[in-house]
Amino acid sequence: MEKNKILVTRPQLPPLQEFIPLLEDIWDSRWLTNNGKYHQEFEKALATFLGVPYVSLFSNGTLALMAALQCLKIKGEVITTPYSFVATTHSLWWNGIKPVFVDIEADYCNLDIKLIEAAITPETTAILPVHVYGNPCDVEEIQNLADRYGLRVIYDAAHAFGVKYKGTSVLNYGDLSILSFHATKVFNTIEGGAIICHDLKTKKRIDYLKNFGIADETTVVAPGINAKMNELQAAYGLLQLKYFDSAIDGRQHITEKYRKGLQDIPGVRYLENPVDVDYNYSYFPIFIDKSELGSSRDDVYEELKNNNIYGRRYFYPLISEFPAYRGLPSAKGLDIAHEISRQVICLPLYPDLADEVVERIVSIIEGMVRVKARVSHLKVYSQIKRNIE
Ligand code: T4K
Repeated sequence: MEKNKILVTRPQLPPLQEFIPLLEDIWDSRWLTNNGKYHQEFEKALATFLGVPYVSLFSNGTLALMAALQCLKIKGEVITTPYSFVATTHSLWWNGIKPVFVDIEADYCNLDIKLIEAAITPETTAILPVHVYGNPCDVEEIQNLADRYGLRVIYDAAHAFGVKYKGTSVLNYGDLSILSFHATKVFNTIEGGAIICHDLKTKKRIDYLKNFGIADETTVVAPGINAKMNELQAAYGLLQLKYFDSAIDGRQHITEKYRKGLQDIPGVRYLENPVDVDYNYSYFPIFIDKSELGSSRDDVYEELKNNNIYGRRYFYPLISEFPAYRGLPSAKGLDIAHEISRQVICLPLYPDLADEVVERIVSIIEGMVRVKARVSHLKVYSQIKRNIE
């Protein structure tokens, strides 16, 4: 990777000198995986840190999603969003469940609560919403609806590590929530994930499911899979917890700098922190309105790339546009999701991103306005010329 490239994210690592003694301990013990001591310690520490009752660690967020659906024996149809990373819908497909896409709202890009009810059929068993960019869904209304129709709710909270709503972890809503600790996330264990649940019985079932369904040497209680986190990653995760709060401070600083720089540029929208939420500043998406800015989202994306700045179009295309899903009846329409997906670029955001880079990015985007201004000046000039002639 070229040194001067600025990527959308840059993983945060714990200090190597703090990790080495833990590695030495693991080397000495020869206990590498299967619910070892660091795994147990990390699960407990995470539950306390996040303010949730039970955590089950996983080797990644996708397997956690798949196991969550297995745990609740979800079948039939599940209502979900097209505006997410493909893993959300893939987890349904791998469980033989039919995804039913519902459009999003434009303010925070989450499932539009007003549209969910109309998508419920006798086959619907659950809702799988995503807290996109870490902004909480309308958790109270979703629960009301789920209660009314007897549906389960599993949150894809891959972006929502550390997010609180009305003073409590957003992971406490729904039947289950899943987290991703992938290298690109606000909190990483290189690869990794977790399921958050509310009672010990469910945790036990999840823990069986992630270890082949093995209860003891001669007993297999369920057709489980292998989705365990190993000791090296659990030890690394324990260290990462110490640095999470300062990482969020760094992210908040960058976010505020972007907001200040972009606030007066016409045709550039960004998201403010939602009300009643302690936010984790996981992504910084901007939405380009070409008719205002004079340049399209892709013009901006390419111009940033010309300057060695690699934003990402999370989430474009929509999941519902991929071959596996585009034939579904619910893949039609989804107008807001299409519009947002055509407008979005996530700008680089990580705790140690230099102020000077943020300023450069803002001024590149500002420069795109001038393109529009130049075009309209040219139009006026040609008009005047025509009038004179
Ligand atoms: N649900 C949601 C809502 C999700 O967003 C995700 C994952 C999941 C479920 C599934 O969770 P996991 O099974 O992954 O735990 C990345 C991540 O791979 C993926 O975890 C994440 N969402 C998704 C939004 O982003 P890509 O295909 O964009 O990754 P990639 O390799 O292009 O990297 C993105 C940027 O990060 C690049 O600019 C390079 C940089 N990078 C990447 C890695 C891996 C680094 O600087 N260092 C690295 O080690 O999917």
